Amino acid sequence: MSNKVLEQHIAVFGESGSGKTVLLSSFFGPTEEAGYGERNLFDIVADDAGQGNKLYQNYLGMKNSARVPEPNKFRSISYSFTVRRAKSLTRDPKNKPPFDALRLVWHDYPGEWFEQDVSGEEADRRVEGFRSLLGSDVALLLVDAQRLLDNAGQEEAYLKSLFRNYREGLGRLRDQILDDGKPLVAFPRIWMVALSKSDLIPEMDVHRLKELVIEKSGDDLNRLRDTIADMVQAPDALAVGEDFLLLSSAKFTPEEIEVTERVGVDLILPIAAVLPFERHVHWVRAQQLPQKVAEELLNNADKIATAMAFVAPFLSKVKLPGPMAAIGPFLARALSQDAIDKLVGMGRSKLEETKAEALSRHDYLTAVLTRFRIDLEDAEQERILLRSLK
Ligand SMILES: Nc1nc2c(ncn2[C@@H]2O[C@H](COP(=O)(O)OP(=O)(O)OP(=O)(O)O)[C@@H](O)[C@H]2O)c(=O)[nH]1
Ligand SMILES: [Mg+2]
Repeated sequence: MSNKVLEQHIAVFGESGSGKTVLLSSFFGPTEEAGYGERNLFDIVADDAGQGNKLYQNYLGMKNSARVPEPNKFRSISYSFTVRRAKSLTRDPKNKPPFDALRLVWHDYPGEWFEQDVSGEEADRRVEGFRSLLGSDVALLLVDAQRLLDNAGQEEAYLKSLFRNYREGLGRLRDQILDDGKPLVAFPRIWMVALSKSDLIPEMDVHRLKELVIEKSGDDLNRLRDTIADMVQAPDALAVGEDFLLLSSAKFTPEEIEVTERVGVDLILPIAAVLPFERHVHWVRAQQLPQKVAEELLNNADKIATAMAFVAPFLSKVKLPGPMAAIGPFLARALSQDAIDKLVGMGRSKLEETKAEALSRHDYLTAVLTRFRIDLEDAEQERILLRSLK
């Protein structure tokens, strides 16, 4: 395979104070600690060392001194992380893994962008920042549990204005993002609703979150969906407000910040890296999509399918390379339709089997990708994640 890095982008939207910086710090901080690579099979390196230090410093401040990071207003920043085989693991030189690394690019979108009108240079930066989002497969829309508590009994007041802000902000940028008003092919198509600071509402599981959001602000969510649908080609290949997630970056008490008590933070990588895989393949199968859209959707799915098929033991009876897949000319050139179905539909035991096989071949990144799929299944069982059925 020519391209040895699987690159995935994720965009995180949240109003001021909704927990974006703490989330990033809580995601990255633990990866710097001793033993992380051995436990997880991979190391995570911040591609910009200065950014990495800042995030780690934030994390240490929380962990050791109960100090929260400073608010950073009006800034959109991208953070790039490289995930690769843990240094302590040796590679089998006879075995060429399908990937060398996974790159996660995290786009951090401050809510003020959506709340206020700006002009001049700031407006240009806003458009620039927004353009960088277009390569993301998944966007997280943060709902702040603190704000829900502040509005207990009238949550709709908060939720409606939140989704309206997201919608109006996107709408305002529309003309500047689209070329001649033409809908885009590359645009995030999975817009997940994520409850930040979920530790503040311990009785909330992801099904109750969905109920609350739909009951109190379903119309506003639909309008947001319409706004997004208006910006993309093939708007049926879109899931806005259909996936839900609980997040908590740490447990906060007045005396201390317990950074080991986290919810959902370890799902960010699986959500960015493998959740779009199943969804995109499914959309391409279920819908008549323009070729350009199908190609875009299957871009990374192809790499993941190939990596998994490379090791999946239960695929051995499938002829590889099989008949050219009817799924689209681009997905898995070497895989039969049957093999793709098996890969996408892998249940837990098949995933475990594949992971074990990948490990025995020292194919660590494939093992990690497979484990990510297991993590998503587990999170659904634990009611931390709810995936759209579409
Ligand atoms: N209970 C709880 N509180 C949190 C959590 N994450 C953040 N907070 C609190 O929320 C405050 C704001 O979090 P930040 O991450 O700085 O918010 P932000 O979205 O980056 O805000 P801006 O930089 O202003 O856009 C923190 O100082 C914490 O007090 C969490 O997971 N649980
Ligand atoms: Mg911040």
